Amino acid sequence: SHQGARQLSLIGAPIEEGAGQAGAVMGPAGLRTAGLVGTLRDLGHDVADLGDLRLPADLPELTLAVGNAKNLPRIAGWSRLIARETETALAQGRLPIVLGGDHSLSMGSVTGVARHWQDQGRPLFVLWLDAHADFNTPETSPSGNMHGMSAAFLCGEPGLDGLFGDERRVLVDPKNLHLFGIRSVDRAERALLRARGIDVVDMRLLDEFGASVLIRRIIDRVKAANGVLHVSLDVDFLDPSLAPGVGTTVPGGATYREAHLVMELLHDCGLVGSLDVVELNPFLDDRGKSALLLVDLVASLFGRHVIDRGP
Ligand code: HAR
Ligand code: MN
Ligand code: MN
Ligand code: MN
Repeated sequence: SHQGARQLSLIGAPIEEGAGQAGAVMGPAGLRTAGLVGTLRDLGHDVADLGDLRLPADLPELTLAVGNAKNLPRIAGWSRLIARETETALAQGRLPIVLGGDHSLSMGSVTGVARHWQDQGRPLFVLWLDAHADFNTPETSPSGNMHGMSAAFLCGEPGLDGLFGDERRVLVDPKNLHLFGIRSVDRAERALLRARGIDVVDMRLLDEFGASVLIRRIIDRVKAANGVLHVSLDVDFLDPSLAPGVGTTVPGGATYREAHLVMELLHDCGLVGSLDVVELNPFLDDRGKSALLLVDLVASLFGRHVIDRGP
C-alpha cells in the first residue's frame, strides 16, 4: 500500500547534555551529511529543513527534591524549545522529524506532539525503538543521565515535574507506550515498568515471534483506537555491528532486515505522525556507517520499496 507525498519538517536538536558522553551534538550534521534531505526529496516528499535549534541563553532555574538529573536546567530549556517546534510543525500540517541529539530530546518532541493530538481528539501512541527502556526517574537512575529518563517522564513518573514550568504538559498514557528491541534495563527501572504495566517487547520476544507479528500487534491497537503513532528511533535499537556510532552500544540488537521490516510495516500502516532519530554519535561512528543506515531506515519509513505492488 502507498501513502502519498508528505510535507516533512526536519528539526535539528543538537543536544548531548542528556547523555553520558560527548558527540551526539554532531548527530544532526551526521544525518544531513549522510544525505537525509535528498533521500526524502527523491521519494517525492516536500522537505523543509528548519536547521538546528539553539538553546536560549537564559535557562529555567530548576533543582530537584530527590535523586539526580544531570544538566536539568539545560534539558528543561531544550524540552520547552523542542515541544514548541513539533507542535508548530503539526499545526501547519507538516510531519516533524526531530534529528538528535540524545534521547532526552523526546521529552520535548513527544510533549509537543501530545499537545497537538489532544487538541485534535486523537489518542497518541508511542513506539520506542531502543536497547534501553529509558524508564528511570531521578530517584531510580544509576547514572543521573537524563536520556535514560525520557519515557518515564512522558508517562508522568515523578521527579521532573518542573521541566515545562508554566508551559502546557500533556502526558502519554502508559498503556499507549510500546517499548521495542529492549535488552538493557536497570533493576529499579524493571520494577517500575512492571508496576506500570508497560508493554515491553524485548529481544527475547523478537527472537521468538519475529518483528512482523509484534509490530502488527501494535499497529492494530493504534488503528482500532483511531490513534496516531509517534516513532522514537534510538540508534542503539540496532545491533552495534551495524550501527557502532552510539555512546551506549548493547550486543544482540535488531538486524538489518528486522529494522527495515519494522520501518516498511510502519510506512504501510499510514499511522505514523512524527519521528525522532536519536543518539547518533558521529564521533564514534565507523566511516559514516551508522548515519547511512539511519538514512536508509528513514527512507523505508517514508515509502522506499524494492517492488511497486500497486495501491
Ligand atoms: N539505563 C541506563 C541509565 O539510566 C542507560 C540509559 C541509556 N540510555 C540511552 N538511551 N542511551 O536509550 O543510565
Ligand atoms: Mn533511548
Ligand atoms: Mn495546539
Ligand atoms: Mn538506548
